[in-house]
Amino acid sequence: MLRTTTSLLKPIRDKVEAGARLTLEDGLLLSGPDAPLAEVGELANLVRERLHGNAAYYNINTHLNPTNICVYRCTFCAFRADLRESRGYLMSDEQILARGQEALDAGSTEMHIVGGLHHQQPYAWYVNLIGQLHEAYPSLHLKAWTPVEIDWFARMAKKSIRAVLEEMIDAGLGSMPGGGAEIFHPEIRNQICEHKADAGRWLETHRTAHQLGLRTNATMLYGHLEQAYHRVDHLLRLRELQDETGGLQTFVPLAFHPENTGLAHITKASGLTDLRTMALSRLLLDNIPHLKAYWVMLGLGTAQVALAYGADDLDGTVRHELIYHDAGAETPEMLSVGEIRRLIEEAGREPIERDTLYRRVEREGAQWRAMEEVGSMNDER
Ligand code: V47
Repeated sequence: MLRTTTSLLKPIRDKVEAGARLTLEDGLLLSGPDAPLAEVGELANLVRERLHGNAAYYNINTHLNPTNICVYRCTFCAFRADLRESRGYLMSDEQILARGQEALDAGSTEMHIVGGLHHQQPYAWYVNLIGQLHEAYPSLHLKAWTPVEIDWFARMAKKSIRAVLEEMIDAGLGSMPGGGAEIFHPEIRNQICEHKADAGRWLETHRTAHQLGLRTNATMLYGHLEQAYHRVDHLLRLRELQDETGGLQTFVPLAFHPENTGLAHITKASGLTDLRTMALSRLLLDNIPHLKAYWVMLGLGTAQVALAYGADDLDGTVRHELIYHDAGAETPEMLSVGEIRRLIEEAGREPIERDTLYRRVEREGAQWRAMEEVGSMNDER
C-alpha cells in the first residue's frame, strides 16, 4: 500500500502537537525529500506561534569587526586577510570609539563585535577594546567574541576560559554572539576549519559563559560540505547544552556564501534549503526560545517567508556588516527601522523592537521618526 507523505510525518506531527521532544531520526526524516517542505514549515510555525504568537523581533544594532587579519585560514571565510596583505586592516582606538558614537547616534542598543585573530595584537588590546567602548558608551550593549576568539585569548594569555570571560565581563562584555560554531562534527569541521577551537571547546566556552551569568547565541553554518546527519547532530549538541544551562537565547542558521572563499565551487543553498533548515531548527531546538532569520544572509524575501517557517526574529538594522558582504551577499549594507518594520508587517507579523536580551524597547514619537529616517551610508570599514 502506498503511504502518503502526510502519514509519514504523522508521528512527528503528534509529538509536535503534544510538545514532545523529537529524535535524531525525526530530524533526519524532516531533512529529506519525503517530508514535504510546506508541512515541515507548518509544524515549525505551530511551535513558533505557541512560543511568540504573532510577534517578530528586531533590534537596532551596529557591527564592529576591529580587524580582518587572522592567523587562521578557514576555507569558508572571505573576510580574513594575511598579516601583510593589502586588504588587511586594524582599527585604531579612535576609529573604534568613533564607531561607538556612530552606533549611539543611529539609536543602536547593541554593538556586535567579532573579528580576526591578529598575529601581533596582545590579549590586553582586546580587553581594552571592550573596556574603552563600555566606559565611553555604557548604554550600548556589547555582544562580543566567539569561543574561537576566547580560546585564542586564553592560549595567548595562558589563562583559563573562565578567567578570560571574567576579565571581559569586568571590562563591560554584555553577552556573546553565536559565531564560530560552523559544523561541530569533526568529519566536516576538520575540513573547513581544522585548527580552530573544536566542538568541545566551543560548547565549554558557552557553558562557562552561562555559568557566569551571560546569555549567548548559537549558529550553524550550512550549505557547504555537510550532510543532513551533520546538521541534525549539530542541533542536538546545542539542545543538550541548553538542557544543562538554559543560557542560549537565540539560534541563527547561517547559509554558506561561497564567493571569494576556498569553497567557491560550491553552489549556494537554495531558498528552499534555507526554509527547511529554519523549520528543522525550530522543531529540534525545543528549548531555545528564539530563532533568527538573519536577513543579511538569507536575502529580504526569504527572511520574510522564514517568519512563517519557525523564525521570530530578523536580527537588526545592521551597519557595517563585512563577513557576508565580503563573501558576495547582495543584501543592502543596512536597513532603516522603517524598512525592517515594513518587512515584518508585510509578512503579517507584529514588529517589536527588542534589546539584546529580548526586552521590549519603547521609544518616544520624535525619537521614532529620527530612527525611521536613518538612511543610506558610506561603505567605509
Ligand atoms: O562564525 C563566515 C559565518 C559567522 C561565511 O549571534 C560565513 O546574533 C556564510 O556568527 N558564508 C559569523 N557564513 C556571523 C555570526 C552571526 C551573524 C548574525 C547574528 C549572530 C548572532 C551571529 O559567519 C561565522 C561563520 O559561521 N561565516 N564566512 C561565508 N562565506
